Amino acid sequence: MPTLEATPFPYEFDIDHIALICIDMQRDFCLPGGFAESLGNDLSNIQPCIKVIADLQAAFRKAGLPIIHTKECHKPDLSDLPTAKRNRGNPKIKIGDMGPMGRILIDGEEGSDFILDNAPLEGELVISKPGKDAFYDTILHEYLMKRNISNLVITGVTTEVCVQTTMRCANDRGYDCLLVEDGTDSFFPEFKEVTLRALTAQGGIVGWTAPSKRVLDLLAAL
Ligand code: TIU
Repeated sequence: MPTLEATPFPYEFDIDHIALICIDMQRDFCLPGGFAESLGNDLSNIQPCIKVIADLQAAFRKAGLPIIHTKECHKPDLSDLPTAKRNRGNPKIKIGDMGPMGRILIDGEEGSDFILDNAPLEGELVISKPGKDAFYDTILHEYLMKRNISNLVITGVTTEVCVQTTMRCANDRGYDCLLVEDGTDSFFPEFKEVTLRALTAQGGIVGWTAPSKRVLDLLAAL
């Protein structure tokens, strides 16, 4: 069984039961004029993980392993957008309002689509999710169970919001999760650091973390 050196201890998995999850690598989070910038965030903090995720995607594709992409977005009629979410943060423009890349965080609009560097290929599952948890109101759990996937290599933005929430919810559903340390970023570097520590403390209370190089080296050696 492949074993990867990780924090807080080695991560074991069966190659037939592992998938890469790329969380919310969307223009609305990564590019100027999108949702994240409207909340007042410094976009430069989340740029480093983009190349790392592209490398991991290439390696998973080469190994013939599944990749799942999530995007945080809402229906055009906003029926899946609770007021508690729309009114958060007192942004300049709210979810559903018109921005430079179309309506903010609305499915089908340019802004909610993936950045080119991390875009899905034909045949890879895309999950449109209304919440921070990729399992909430989606088919993700059903899809993974059908394919006997038990191990998730998690990447994406932002570390302490959708990434952490999804990892915790995956763990509650029985998945063994490895968060790629340089494959995730936050608008707040200090939140990223604390989140990685919190997820792996107490004997890996939520899961494991490891740098992308260890995952790439292991996949290259298969
Ligand atoms: N604002 C922020 O840090 N994140 C989000 O709103 N969504 C995700 O993390 N994808």
